[in-house]
Amino acid sequence: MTEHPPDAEMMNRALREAARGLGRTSPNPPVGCVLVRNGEVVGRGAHLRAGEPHAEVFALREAGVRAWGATAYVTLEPCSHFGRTPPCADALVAAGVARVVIAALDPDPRVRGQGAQRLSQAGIAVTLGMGEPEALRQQAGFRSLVTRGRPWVTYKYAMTLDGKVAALDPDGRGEANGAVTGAEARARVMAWRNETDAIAVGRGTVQTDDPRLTTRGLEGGRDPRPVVFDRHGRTTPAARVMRPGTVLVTAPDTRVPRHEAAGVEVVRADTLPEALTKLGQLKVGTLLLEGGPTLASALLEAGLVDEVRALVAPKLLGAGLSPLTAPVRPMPLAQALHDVTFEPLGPDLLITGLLHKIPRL
Ligand code: AOF
Ligand code: ZN
Repeated sequence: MTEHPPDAEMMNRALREAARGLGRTSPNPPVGCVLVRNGEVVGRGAHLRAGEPHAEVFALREAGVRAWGATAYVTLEPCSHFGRTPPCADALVAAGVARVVIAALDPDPRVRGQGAQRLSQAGIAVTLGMGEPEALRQQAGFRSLVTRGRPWVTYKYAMTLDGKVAALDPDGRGEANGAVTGAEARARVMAWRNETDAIAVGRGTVQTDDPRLTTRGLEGGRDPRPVVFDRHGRTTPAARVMRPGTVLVTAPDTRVPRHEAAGVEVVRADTLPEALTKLGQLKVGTLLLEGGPTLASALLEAGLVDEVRALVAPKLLGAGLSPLTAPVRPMPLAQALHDVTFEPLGPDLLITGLLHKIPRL
């Protein structure tokens, strides 16, 4: 008898399938499915866009009659509801799948365990939780939208070893701020942009850097939707980021006709929680916060930053801007990250961690 690849390996394949949808499926989750019979992959599928078929459907189509008696590896609980497509749980039952391995339950109130239940009731063996940590990370945006109505917010910054994200500009020529980190870190940031629904910056960053916030140097890459937080609409409509589709977040009474004429969508909100809820309504599931320190500090203090990705360059700068501006607090009140990772990226070091748990149900 031949040895079959273990469940973990097959779930990894399903997770790799799911990754193809990252940044493209909102408000739906990226989901991957692999069908395996006698140790052989007979079908693969991914959910690639809201409104299109679910991952299981593509995998079942590819497998055809070979789905009979197969094991399905799915990164999210197969759905049990009639949405834009019929229930995947029913499709798996009808195809004669013998066993289903699920990474994580679906928090959507229309599903929430009922998909797994349907499979069990049909006599299918169900295994739950294989590869769950990775699946939750892939689905953080969807899970945040479904359970909290706002995006999963990741603060990304690059700083020197002495904790500075930018130099001060002694003579005001605006040439003081070259890149902090190297090519590998830059490539990673582009990969993140490709996988994120939207990318946020404050007014200060637009003014000093005039960033494009596009995904560059990545084959098949797509641009995240830019979101500019600018309460009083003081950024110039001529800024490179002010293009059709960009979101401008302002106070309720701010008038920005020239931005609107440039095709910018204006979101008006009194508070940051309200602003994020409105971004959620625009299907922003994942929001990558790329500066600056004022906006990041305000979101952090409001409890709205969920994850941190810090790129640390082994250089010393001296006077400069810190990734956060406020408030002053004693060390025992420092906010500790959990699920921390360290990864060398060329000459730099990537440190990531979570401030909040990714919502499970
Ligand atoms: C699955 N497999 O690949 C995905 C699922 O609007 P619909 O019909 O596409 O339904 C969206 C909901 O379906 C979404 O909120 C989530 O509960 C589930 N997503 N389920 O079985 C998939 N993408
Ligand atoms: Zn489905």
